[in-house]
Amino acid sequence: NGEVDYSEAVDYTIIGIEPGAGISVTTEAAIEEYDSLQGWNVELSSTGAMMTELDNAIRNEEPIVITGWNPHWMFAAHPDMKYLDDPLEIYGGEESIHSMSRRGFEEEQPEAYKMIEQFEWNVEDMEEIMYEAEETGDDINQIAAQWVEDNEDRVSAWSEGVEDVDGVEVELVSTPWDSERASSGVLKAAMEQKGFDVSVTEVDVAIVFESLATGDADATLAAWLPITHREFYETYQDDIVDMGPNLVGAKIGLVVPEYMDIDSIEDLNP
Ligand code: PBE
Repeated sequence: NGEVDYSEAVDYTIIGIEPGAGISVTTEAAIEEYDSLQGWNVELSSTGAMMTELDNAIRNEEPIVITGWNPHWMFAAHPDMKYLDDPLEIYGGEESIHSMSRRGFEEEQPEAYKMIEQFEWNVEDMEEIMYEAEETGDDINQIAAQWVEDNEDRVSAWSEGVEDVDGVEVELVSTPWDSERASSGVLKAAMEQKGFDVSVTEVDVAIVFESLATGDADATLAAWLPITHREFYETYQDDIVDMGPNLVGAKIGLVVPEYMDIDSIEDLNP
């Protein structure tokens, strides 16, 4: 290892996603910190564009470096991919996805707060919905609502001790990725069974945190910590309530196909 130099073959470029994503910010930090990434850049466009470039590269067995994460269907579509080791721990280890609310929400809407706080599930649950959306092309909100129908035992734990309400409005903010479409869609369906009227607005990560801090939105299920959204969270944490993780075992990092003969970010430009 460390003998094959892929840097020219990939044109010193990491294929990334939306500029507003936490993983895009983290990747800029990796480029600054790793000697092996000196002179590299990250191409920021969209998750869809990245997936298309990945498909093309794998079809032609060409080298490619992407920003990858779990939960996502990218590893189901391409099982022969690996995270590069990250000895400087820029991308951290295990990430958790937290629920957060605006200040005052618990006091003003205790039933809604309680249900959001009790919402938790796992990687397999989330991926089940994400895979089905990817495979069928059906609306992920409908798949999430069906999941709630099919998993009453799980859903009942979230509403334990929560009184039914009559049309109490709850404004969730979320991010434009399927992982968060799945969680928001599931909790929306579950809360509507209890009589809440839930809206979900997709915004940039920065706006998720800003709108909670200003009180423009009630809550989010979409905060990835401790690394992915750290900069955003640190900016606003004094004005936001962290309700704790709703999912543990998430991950972000640089990902390459197995046929690339390297193991570490440090091998990218040996
Ligand atoms: N992601 C998926 C997002 C959060 C959810 C890892 C691409 C990010 O902000 O990077």
